Amino acid sequence: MKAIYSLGTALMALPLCACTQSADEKQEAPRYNIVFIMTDDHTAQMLSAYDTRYAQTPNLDRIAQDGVKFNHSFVANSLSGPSRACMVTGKHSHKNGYTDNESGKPFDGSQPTFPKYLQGAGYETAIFGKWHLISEPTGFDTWRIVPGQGDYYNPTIINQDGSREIIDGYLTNIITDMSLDWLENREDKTRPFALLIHHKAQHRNWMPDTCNLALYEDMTFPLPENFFDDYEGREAAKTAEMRIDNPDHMDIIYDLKMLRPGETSRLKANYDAFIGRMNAEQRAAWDAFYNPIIEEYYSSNLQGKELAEWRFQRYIRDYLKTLKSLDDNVGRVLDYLEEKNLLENTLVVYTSDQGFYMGEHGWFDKRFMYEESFNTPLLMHLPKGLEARGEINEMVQNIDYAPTFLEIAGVEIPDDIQGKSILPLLRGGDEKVQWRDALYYHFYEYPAEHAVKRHYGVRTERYKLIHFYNDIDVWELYDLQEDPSEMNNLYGQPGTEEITQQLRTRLKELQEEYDDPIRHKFPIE
Ligand code: SGN
Ligand code: CA
Repeated sequence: MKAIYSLGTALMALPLCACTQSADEKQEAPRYNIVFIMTDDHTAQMLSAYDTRYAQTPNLDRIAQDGVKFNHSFVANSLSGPSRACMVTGKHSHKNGYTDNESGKPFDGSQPTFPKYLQGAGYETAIFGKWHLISEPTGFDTWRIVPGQGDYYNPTIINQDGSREIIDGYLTNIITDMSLDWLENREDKTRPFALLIHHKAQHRNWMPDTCNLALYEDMTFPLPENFFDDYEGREAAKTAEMRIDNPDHMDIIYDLKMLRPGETSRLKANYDAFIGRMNAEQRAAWDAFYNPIIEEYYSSNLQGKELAEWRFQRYIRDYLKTLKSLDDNVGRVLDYLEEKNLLENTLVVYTSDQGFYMGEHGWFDKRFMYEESFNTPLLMHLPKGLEARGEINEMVQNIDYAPTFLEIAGVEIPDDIQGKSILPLLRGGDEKVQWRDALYYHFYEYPAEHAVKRHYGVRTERYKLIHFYNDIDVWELYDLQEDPSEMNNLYGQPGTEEITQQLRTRLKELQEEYDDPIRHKFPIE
């Protein structure tokens, strides 16, 4: 009989599920290792397994080569801390209590999380990199994290004993070094492990490593078709503050690095703090690269659309240069796992805390339930025994990772976990898996930076219904098949009554199922 583990290492002799395996087969069921790589603000448009217009990410693409690529992978709340809280708990924000980054209320680390359940099942657990939940990590045998958002250059690292140290170098390399070091030096290598490698990259302000500064300068990237969006019919989009062409939103110094003597801007102090961390050698390489661009920028006096396009190109290039380090470092992890023959019994998961706008609707940043930021990349290398390959089109969400990891570890999935284990989709075979038909989303951080109004909504395979609330009361309806860029808000248009009512009913059901208290404030008929 397959062992089931619950929190506190209690071993129960109950069957996990009514499956068709024999008792002997169950006993042999492997307890796969888990390597869970997560990045920050890395969007599918910038990952060549999904989209080849901008990026080449051969190492990230490798993950899906012996595994799967999810085409419809989403988050529950498109913001870092909340997304991480959903991911470790398997629950929506209103249940795990961490609804936004800015209110300053720490994540309640005493609640059950997948690392704790895995520990209880005998796994050795570790996290390195960005945690971003204010309270210290719980459920990990080993952790080393960056404070808050972390720094790209010569970063401060918080050690498990509370001490802080500055480590020389570039953060994406350092997080990988710490992770590989842990893998190499684990004392008891017979224990299964769960390793979380959580990068700061690709977070704003996209500071590349000095060795990658010169890349992509001879390339010009295509503007998304809706770059010059006028937001007609979409009130909340109109007031959002995340336009690439607006210097109050995307900062000429902090974001675009155009610092010359005497020049100032709203976020110059942040930039000063970041480049102030560099050593003389790093700073010299940085200045040698950016100075000629700075000079050209100020002397060319670009205006209007030309200036907007220039800002877009600089944004994309810096993002790609930063991504190069990430892809290389993911390659290092895969090489290590391969070299140590760990790939056969390790599930490697790659995702981001949310997607991001790369000029769609004229934007950077995330937060909205529109596709680019609601979506998040999800690639998996599958260990022996999980035979699915290629593309998976079922709609999955970041609350699904926790139950998936639990099922893999032979832990019974507690009833209060709201996500669904993805494992049935990974097993392969011809049998059609019964899956969900709709996803629920809720974003809370407003008023706040980027001014994206609070909203919740439902997405089905074809449609999306969103309600923006708080200081606004606006509904939006999109037909994703006819209008994948979500430019045409159909809400209230003749002929949409029936689909609107169906979606409202589904939204109401989801709010009841997930027990979101917002439904008492805005009851849906
Ligand atoms: C910072 C950034 C924002 C970003 C949030 C949340 N500003 O506040 O642009 O939206 O983080 O990002 S910055 O001036 O500090 O760069 S998240 O991914 O951590 O949720
Ligand atoms: Ca993020």
